[in-house]
Amino acid sequence: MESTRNKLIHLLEENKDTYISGQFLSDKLNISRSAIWKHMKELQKDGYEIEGIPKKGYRIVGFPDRLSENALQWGLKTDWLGKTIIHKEVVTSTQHIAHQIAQENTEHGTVIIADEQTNGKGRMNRHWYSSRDKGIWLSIILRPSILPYLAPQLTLLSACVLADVISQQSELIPKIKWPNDILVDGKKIAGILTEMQAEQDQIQYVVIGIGINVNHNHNDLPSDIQAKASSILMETNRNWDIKHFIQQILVTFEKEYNEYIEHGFTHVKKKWESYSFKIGEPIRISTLKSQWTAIFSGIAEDGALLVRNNDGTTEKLYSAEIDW
Ligand code: BT5
Repeated sequence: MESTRNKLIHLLEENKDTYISGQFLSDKLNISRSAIWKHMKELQKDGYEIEGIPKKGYRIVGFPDRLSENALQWGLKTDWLGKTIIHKEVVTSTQHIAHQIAQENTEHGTVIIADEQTNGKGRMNRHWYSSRDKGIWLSIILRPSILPYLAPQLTLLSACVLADVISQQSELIPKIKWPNDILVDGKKIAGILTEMQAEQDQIQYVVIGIGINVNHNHNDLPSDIQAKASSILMETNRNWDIKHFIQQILVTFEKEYNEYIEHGFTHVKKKWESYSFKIGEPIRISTLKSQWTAIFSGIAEDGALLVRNNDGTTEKLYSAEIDW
């Protein structure tokens, strides 16, 4: 059940353009006016900016800088994505929490966000460094009505969303390295991990994990990735508002996802290829079985990597590492 404090924040939020009287709030929340006053003092202590004017009432004029469910929802212009946001200070991995709650019928579009992950996950059990307050570490639970074999398309869609938001907000020129790395000037600043629970022909849920290095300085990155990783701050020499960035990601994600569900993958494929590295050029490919060089010819309709081998044959790859 929603707490009185959260109900109060929502009422203030819904009426942010006007003053609302203590009496109105007291009637709505079924608590005394002095209890309302005490709640307001607590909220102010926590960084909420609330104006209280005698005979007019209360008005919220600002949320704290820290991430919180309410702060993230404040002004979030989405219809369904992030209607439920779960924010935690420290977690092992937001993917882990997403899987736990997705089993319990959590609604499509639920978002889990953490300030820090102690055991962030990359693909194939690799580690994802997620230092406190420096980046965006979030997971989105989706229940798409698509066939399970098409789920990799959602990774490519997510990569396009990150590339769009990073370029719009920071004016950097991001590139996508198949399938899920976002690079700026050849260094990785973001990654995506897509995991799903499905039966043969039906997806139960998909969890899209998004990690972006935002306000890291060089020394905030562990030494083993310093040479190949970067952050938005390092590339732009300025600090970024993480909350605003998250909101932009959610708004853009919802728009792209709606378009994808309605019209299919064509538009995503085109956009992805426009951000992609090295189309038409030689790449080194490693799979569990072998390593070879081939020409990167683009992506297939189901999101697979298409390469042209030396013997002229075209091959479709679903799981591989590429390099050059
Ligand atoms: C990825 O894996 O790029 C997927 C990363 C997904 C992270 C998000 S954060 C929210 C959600 N919760 C999670 O627990 N995970 C998701 P992969 O392509 O396997 O890349 C992993 C490799 O990237 C590592 O082996 C390192 O070499 C490098 N790496 C690790 N942390 C990094 C960081 N913060 N920035 C850049 N590179 C990093």
